[in-house]
Amino acid sequence: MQKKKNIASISGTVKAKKAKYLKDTIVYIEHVPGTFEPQKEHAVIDQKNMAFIPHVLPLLQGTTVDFLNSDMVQHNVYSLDDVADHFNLGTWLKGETRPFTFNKLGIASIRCNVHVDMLAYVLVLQNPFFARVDKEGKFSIANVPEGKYIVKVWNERYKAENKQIEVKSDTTATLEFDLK
Ligand SMILES: [Cu+2]
Repeated sequence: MQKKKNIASISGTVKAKKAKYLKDTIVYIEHVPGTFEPQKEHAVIDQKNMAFIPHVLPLLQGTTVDFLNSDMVQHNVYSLDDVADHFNLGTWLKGETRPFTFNKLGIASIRCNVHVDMLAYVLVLQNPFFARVDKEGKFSIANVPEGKYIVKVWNERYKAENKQIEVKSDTTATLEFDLK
């Protein structure tokens, strides 16, 4: 007998007082049983026009990020957080990249010691079931295995209550979050 394809998903909306607060908001499942292979391709955080791009990068544990400098000036990359092993990758010129593999779960603040205003966040997650909200706060996470989960929201400034959810095969579970 052919195995039925699981098309369960989680979708919904994150709300905030002002739409601009929704920028770079990530919705993710805290824990899904099993282990998940990180992608072979490296993710990239660029340093361009004196900013880290993207400002917020969610990724699966074990993913390598190439830090690229695209500016005519020297940039540095360091973090004071355990999640990033307190790394300092050094300072380098345009066109060069230096890699770092994020093996610890959690959130790492990434900074440049040449330009104190530069800041990025890497969210190191246990599973690949996460999504970035769109301008209206809508999100969708596809192909979620059946199970009971805690779904969380991450935002740079605001917090939303965690939600418990039960995902069943071939259904879409709907969630709403309020950033406060
Ligand atoms: Cu810099």
